[in-house]
Amino acid sequence: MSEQSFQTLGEFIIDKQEDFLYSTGELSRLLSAIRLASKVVNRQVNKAGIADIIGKVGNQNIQGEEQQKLDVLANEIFIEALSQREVVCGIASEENDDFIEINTHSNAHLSKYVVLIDPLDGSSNIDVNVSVGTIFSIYRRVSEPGTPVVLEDFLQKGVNQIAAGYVVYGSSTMIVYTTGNGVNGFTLDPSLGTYYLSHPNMQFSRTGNIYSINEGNYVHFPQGVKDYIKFCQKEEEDRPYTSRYIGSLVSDFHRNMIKGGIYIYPSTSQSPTGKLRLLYECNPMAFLAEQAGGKCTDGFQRIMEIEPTELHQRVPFFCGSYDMVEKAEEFMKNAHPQS
Ligand code: P6P
Repeated sequence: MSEQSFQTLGEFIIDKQEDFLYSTGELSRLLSAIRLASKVVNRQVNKAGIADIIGKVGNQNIQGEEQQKLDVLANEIFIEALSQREVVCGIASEENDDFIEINTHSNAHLSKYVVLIDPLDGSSNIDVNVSVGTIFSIYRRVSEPGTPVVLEDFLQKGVNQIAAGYVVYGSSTMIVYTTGNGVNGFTLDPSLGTYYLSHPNMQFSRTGNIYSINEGNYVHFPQGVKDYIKFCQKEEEDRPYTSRYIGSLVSDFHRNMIKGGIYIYPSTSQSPTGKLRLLYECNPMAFLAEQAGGKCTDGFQRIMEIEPTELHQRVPFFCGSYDMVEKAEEFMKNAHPQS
């Protein structure tokens, strides 16, 4: 079947607009802004190596342009795309200490959405040509439209998300997102600059045999995580586990959703609340996981029920195939009954 017979992301967004009663098209325009930004970032990510090969003077590239870290550049690209379309009233990003109020002199302040984003997660992998990703989370503002956006608009529980998704810049570039009606994946045809529906209704298998965790931190893990890892490694014929850890959350999550598996970034003695950020990493991935039939907790409670207290707060993260997360939780509850 030719690509042209597959539905494009643009067509899909419009088709699904009917899923929202009284939809104004604003969310569609927001998702289209993310689609455009992802194509620009994809181009930058793919030529990063070339920039190194053709050399740069000091911290400038051969064109004399200021050589920017790709995650800073990706951040600017997404903020620009979202701001220009006046579809969001505020943005929070891993790259910015505080949230960004979109120009209140335009109509942006009338928009009802805020976006939280990790513009280029795993960016340290760029230098070694390993895939990286963008993660986004969309909420309705809770403050009055027309007034300046406030911190409370961003400090919302994950259950309030309107949409969430990621872009994975890998062997192919894909957008995977949900608006609460399942998870769908779109693959970019770079020759046309068009995303096509390649993975409709993505689902985690109930269980799997892949566990993703940085075992280099083993000695610092909670006892329950150590016990779960030993359970996975125990020699029994019905448990053929394999360890896969890319060091890029989006890539590990994406593989586990397709093949079945669990990703764990737990608390450690050095990082008592873990490493991953609740608002723009854990909540969006949790929304996707649950929409795909998986499970996502901090080892004890549902990630999307955690009441946020600050913009960049971290939480422990157990996410993937439902039965695998349940099993890991069992070890956590047995080892830490007081939690
Ligand atoms: P570590 C990347 O920095 C990231 O946020 C995730 O994408 C990735 O899974 C994790 O951190 C890797 O962290 O400590 O194992 O290198």
